[in-house]
Amino acid sequence: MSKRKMTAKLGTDKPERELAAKGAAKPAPGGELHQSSGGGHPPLTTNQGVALSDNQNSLKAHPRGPALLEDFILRDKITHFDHERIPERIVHARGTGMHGFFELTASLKQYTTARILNEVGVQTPVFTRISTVAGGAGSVDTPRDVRGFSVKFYTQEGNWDLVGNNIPVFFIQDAIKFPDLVHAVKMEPDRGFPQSATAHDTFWDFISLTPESMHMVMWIMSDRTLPRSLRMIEGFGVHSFRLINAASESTFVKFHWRPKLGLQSTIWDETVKIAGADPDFHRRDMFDAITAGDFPEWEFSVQLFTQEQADKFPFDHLDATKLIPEELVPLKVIGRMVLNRWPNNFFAETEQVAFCPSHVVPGIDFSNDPLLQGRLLSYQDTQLSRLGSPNFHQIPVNAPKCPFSNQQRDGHMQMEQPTGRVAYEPNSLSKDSPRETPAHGFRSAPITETGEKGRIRPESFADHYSQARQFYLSQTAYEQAHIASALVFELSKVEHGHIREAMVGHLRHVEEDLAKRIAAGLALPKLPAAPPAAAPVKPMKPSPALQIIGKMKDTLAGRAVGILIADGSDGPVVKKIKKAATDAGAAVKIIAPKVGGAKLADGSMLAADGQLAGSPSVLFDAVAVILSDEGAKALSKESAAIDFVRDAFGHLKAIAVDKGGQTLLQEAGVGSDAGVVLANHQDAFITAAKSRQWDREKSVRTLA
Ligand code: HDE
Repeated sequence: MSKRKMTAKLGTDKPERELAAKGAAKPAPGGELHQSSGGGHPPLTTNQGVALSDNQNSLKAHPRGPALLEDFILRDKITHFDHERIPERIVHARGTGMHGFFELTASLKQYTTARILNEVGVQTPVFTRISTVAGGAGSVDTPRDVRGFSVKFYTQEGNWDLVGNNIPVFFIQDAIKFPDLVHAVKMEPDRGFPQSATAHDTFWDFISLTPESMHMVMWIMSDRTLPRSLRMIEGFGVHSFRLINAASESTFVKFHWRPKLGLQSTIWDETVKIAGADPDFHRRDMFDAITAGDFPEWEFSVQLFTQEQADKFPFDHLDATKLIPEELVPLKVIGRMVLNRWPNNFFAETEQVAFCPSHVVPGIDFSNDPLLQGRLLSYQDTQLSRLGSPNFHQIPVNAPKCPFSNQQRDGHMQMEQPTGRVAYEPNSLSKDSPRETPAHGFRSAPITETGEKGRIRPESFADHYSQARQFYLSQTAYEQAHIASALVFELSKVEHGHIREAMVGHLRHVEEDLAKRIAAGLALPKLPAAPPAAAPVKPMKPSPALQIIGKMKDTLAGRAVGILIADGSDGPVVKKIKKAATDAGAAVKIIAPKVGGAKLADGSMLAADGQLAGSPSVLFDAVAVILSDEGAKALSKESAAIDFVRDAFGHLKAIAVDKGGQTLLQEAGVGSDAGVVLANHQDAFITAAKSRQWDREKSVRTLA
């Protein structure tokens, strides 16, 4: 999109504003404003192309009389409006989509014929949608929830959809349990709440009766479900897939996305407050980054392994509740994805994009993972009811960018106009109808399948706790405390005592100490008995790659710093902090009691980017508080200012203060530690701002 068009979208188009200010909108005798076509403005028409003379008034028998049925203009507009909504996604309804490209950096030619994984340096367009799972389309961006991570690669050999999550494992092993899982997590059917939350009885009831979910439970109770930004999450294809090479040999593969900005999460209390301060926190963050030219980037990696290797794993890789530790099968980096263009229209693209795990290209095939097998049916089906037509592949965001043609015909909203009398294959009547391509067309891996038909869960899926334990033991002490506290928080919202107890029983298999912490946090009178385990818990080596803290990057790039000022603030100090943070890659915002800005000590005005009441410190990664004595005095009576510094401290952020800032901290009862630095020590502030002050946490809250 051109720069001019984008600024117009943002509502900052100058000529537009000037025209309006100059009275281009003319009031009619009834007082309503009318704007006429002309200049750059084309005529406003009906959907049949008829120009409207008046878009402010419906047709009436007389000025104060009843509306007339013949008003086709009113009916055209209202009828279309009445049908504006389509069914939202059953899950993953809330999402943010972006365009970009994928570029291969290392060829997998030895393993696959897929050109997208063979041709180094070729850029393939992508559309990526990142979503929450449980909430409706209008829910907030920051519940504790898994994030969907879907990428549609528009390859030269057709569309490939990699529809994954930001967590490498899943709750269940068999697709037949998915409707139960989703019904359990969604709003309880009799009361219609809670929206977008796992902290309620039906979810934990189902989980406590589904021990295979324990590994996923460890992940969702970790800070992985509280991402700081969608630009700071990992993505996983979750299931094993197959790659097929020119000799029809197949290799198993798991796909991984790693964010260039590193992993980062928020603190639970911060997350809850962000939900109120900015329900669109993640979508806005992505929009701001892309429109500012800070394009988020991910590394694309694969784990490749053979059937023989898989046979030796201490778990079954076809079980989606298991991951393959990187220490067992290392990641091989093969490409990168850059998201560099915001969609022109949210509905047309982000809402109508239709991902299907069954969309693969020649050289990529499915494994027998029973969860994946069920997904191969579900997505196509859900698009039919959501988008209303088997022609959803013709919607621009869904259409392949390579040529495609077949003999499928008609259906709702058919946009194509095939010519000729032939709509079947084989035929002898057409010289140019599409035919098979034996050499390069899609082929399934030639696998021999034997065994007994039946509804049988393999015994190799029976180990429910070993990897849950491995995940927990791989975390830093801070992260373990967050997992424990999240479990206490969630189970404290559960009304039924027997569900709380059942969960603690399961946790005894994961780690006895964890179970004890949760039992203490819930004030259970005694430790409940552990349920029988279907398979013994195996010892597994800790995998530090599963941490978040270990994967945070020592950087301010992509982060935000807020500087709180008021009348009388010291301009040069503000300027220095702003420069240091900007140079370190952060986006800096000036926050003042009034949006017009504040009068600095030298009498000049400094414009604000945000008003204090609407810009709490939860929106920033680090803050500076630069105040005159009078400013500090005035703000010490403002709850928004007190909360600003108290929360920044409570959320373990670095705080830079001058003398006035210190006064405000004292008034707010905020302590001092290595993360609270003097404003003239900019380097120290930047160093502290790159991380969270983990050691501070024990001084501000009791963790389980
Ligand atoms: Fe999905 N899932 N899912 N899912 N899923 C949908 O498809 C389903 C599963 C995932 O941004 C639906 O278009 C079944 C695992 C993402 O548009 C639906 C099962 C993983 C998205 C559906 C699963 C996912 C969806 C709802 C169990 C991670 C959002 C709307 C067998 C690997 C895609 C839609 C987007 C969406 C079914 C389990 C990821 C109903 C039956 C495991 C990222 O078809």
